[in-house]
Amino acid sequence: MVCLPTYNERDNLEPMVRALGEQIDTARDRVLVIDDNSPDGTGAIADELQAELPWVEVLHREGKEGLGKAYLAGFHRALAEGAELVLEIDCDFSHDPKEVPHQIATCEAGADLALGSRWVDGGGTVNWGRGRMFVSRGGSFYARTILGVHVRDLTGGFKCFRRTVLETIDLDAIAAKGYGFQIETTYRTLRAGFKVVEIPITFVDRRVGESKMDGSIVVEAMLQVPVLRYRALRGQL
Ligand SMILES: Nc1nc2c(ncn2[C@@H]2O[C@H](COP(=O)(O)OP(=O)(O)OP(=O)(O)O)[C@@H](O)[C@H]2O)c(=O)[nH]1
Ligand SMILES: [Mg+2]
Repeated sequence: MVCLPTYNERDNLEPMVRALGEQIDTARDRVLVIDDNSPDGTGAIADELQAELPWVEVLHREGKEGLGKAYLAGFHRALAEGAELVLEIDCDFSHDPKEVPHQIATCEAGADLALGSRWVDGGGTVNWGRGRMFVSRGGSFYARTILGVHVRDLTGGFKCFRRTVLETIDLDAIAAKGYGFQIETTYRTLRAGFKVVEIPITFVDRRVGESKMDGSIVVEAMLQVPVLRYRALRGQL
């Protein structure tokens, strides 16, 4: 199940869904659009795609609650429907849909979590200014150091989980909405002893639509990292 969260992605949704359709086995795999009642009408486009394409499903949520909550709702739906692998990917073409088969293959070859990574050999970013680069690299370095893990890209959101991972880590205990959600899911996966494999990806800045990123998401993630470490040390993670 490919989970595709959307908030005001009117211009990206249809090309993205069709691009995913080229990459997945549509007889077996599903794309789940998770829309938070986007004011720009993205939800209606999702419904049209669902009516046309048997491998598309839509989860409508009442309002914008952040990426983390949208993913949690998607994960629960995916598990309830029996998905063996659950992917997350952004709807703005920052993550290349052509990399989806590689993620699936990595899990099928034994990884419990395949992680698209900008900060391993062969990975990187395109069109990023210095500020954005600093926040992302600095954020991963900060989290990696405090948490004491080897994963290079802790904030990325292009991932493929094996279902046992999502059944094991306590999803409902995750409160973070932004990048913190990505850090926490990967950290919980590592703490539970699962095998995490980083795959190099090139992250391309969004071409159309508006970013939902803001300073509060960064601050939330920064504050949350020491809390995660503290809870792990106390045996609560
Ligand atoms: N359902 C839902 N989707 C969201 C929400 N916030 C962001 N998204 C989607 O999550 C994906 C990533 O969000 P982006 O705004 O691209 O965030 P980003 O990739 O960190 O930042 P930029 O690409 O630089 O704008 C996109 O597909 C968004 O439409 C939300 O609150 N609810
Ligand atoms: Mg983006």
